Amino acid sequence: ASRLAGKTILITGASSGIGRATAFEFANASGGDIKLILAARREAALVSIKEEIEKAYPKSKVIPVALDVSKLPAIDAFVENLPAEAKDIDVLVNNAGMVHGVDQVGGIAQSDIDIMFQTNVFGLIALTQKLLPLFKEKGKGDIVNIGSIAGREPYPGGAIYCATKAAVKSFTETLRKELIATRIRVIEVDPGQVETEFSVVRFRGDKSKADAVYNGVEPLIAEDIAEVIVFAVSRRENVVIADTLVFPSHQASALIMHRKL
Ligand code: NDP
Ligand code: 8X3
Repeated sequence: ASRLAGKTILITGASSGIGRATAFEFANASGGDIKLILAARREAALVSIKEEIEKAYPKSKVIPVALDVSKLPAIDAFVENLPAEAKDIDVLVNNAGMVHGVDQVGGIAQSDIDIMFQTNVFGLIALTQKLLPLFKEKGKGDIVNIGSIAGREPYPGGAIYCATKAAVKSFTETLRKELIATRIRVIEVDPGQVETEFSVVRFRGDKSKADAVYNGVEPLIAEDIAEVIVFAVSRRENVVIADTLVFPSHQASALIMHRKL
């Protein structure tokens, strides 16, 4: 049987991109013997993912829940109001995240700073703190945090986004050290360039600017990162894939890309 069999997995930011692909990959890798709690702001998108997964994997159970991780009281309410069948979470995938703009320091709107930190950092920390007592009680569980190449290598125009992902890295490493005496695994997956809605959000809905990011290159697809996440979670209990950096072949750093134009 799959090591994933019977697990309950919570994925934030599951309505799109990497989170959505990760939901499908968990369903696939477990042969459908899985419970998925899918959280994001766009509940309708989660409901259609539920329908698709449950149709393809009749044994699976998908629970879509509206959640805005940038609103801290919403996180408490979300965890407290989970249906009884979804309370026993085994794996938390902290994937919800976003970037706004490419403005440089001095010209960054405070509202952009707030939303990036609230979503990428404060939300991730709050949800982790909220679920950690459960994991400690069980003595095990997996926490998968989605960082970024941007957290390792800051670049001009990315001061805030890069700072949020550096914060994720630092938080993640601390947590792994603090949990050394437990079987709780703390896993970080840092993608390079992945084509999702990420760039559309960065350019505030301007699809042509978002598409230009991928001119002459072949970015990763969301499924590539989903496979890495599910691989890490499905190792033997004693194996911690602590940290991974995943690039498409044309990319070797945040800014070094080979473009065929
Ligand atoms: P998408 O924009 O496609 O997906 C982002 C997801 O996060 C959506 O499901 C969105 O759902 C959710 N989200 C955003 N804000 C919130 C919020 N306040 N509360 C709850 N959910 C939220 O982008 P990706 O799939 O690419 O992004 C996933 C993660 O990967 C992010 O953490 C991102 O920083 C990281 N990453 C992405 C890279 C890339 O090149 N694409 C590279 C490196 C890291 P909704 O809008 O419905 O709330
Ligand atoms: C997303 C990758 O380089 O656009 O985290 O910031 S990058």
